[in-house]
Amino acid sequence: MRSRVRFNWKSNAGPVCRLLLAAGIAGLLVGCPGMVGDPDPGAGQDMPDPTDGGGGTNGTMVTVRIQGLAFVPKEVTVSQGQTVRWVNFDAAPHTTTSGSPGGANLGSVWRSSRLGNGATFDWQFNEVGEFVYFCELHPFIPAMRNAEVTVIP
Ligand SMILES: [Cu+2]
Repeated sequence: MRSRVRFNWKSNAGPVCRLLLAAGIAGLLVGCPGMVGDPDPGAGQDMPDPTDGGGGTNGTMVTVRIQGLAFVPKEVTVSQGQTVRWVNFDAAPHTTTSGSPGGANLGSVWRSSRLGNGATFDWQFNEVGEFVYFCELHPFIPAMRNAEVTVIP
């Protein structure tokens, strides 16, 4: 009895989920078991949860996604004392490095290590000002340089 019920449930749910995905409305999923919890492709590892999909403020933390060879959003404003968290959603590694490519200010405020997929880097901004930054691995890509964190009192 019990196994028969389970079999029916599986054989019904599987194709339905696949159809929904095929129709491109995965984002609207309500009842597909196992698919609701993790809508982010590439979020297989121990990812923090930028629930607002990028650039959101969550308490004292502001998240910047590194995705599609770009910082998203490219400019954020935080209050003094807040922390910015960069999360790499790309398969390619990236860095977040203060300053400009080849500039004397390169890495003078912060300089992450090479961030693989799913890796994060946090930096707390205790000084007011405007801080440009870039990715040391892709300085030739416009979306990966001249990004900016503005810190207001
Ligand atoms: Cu990069």
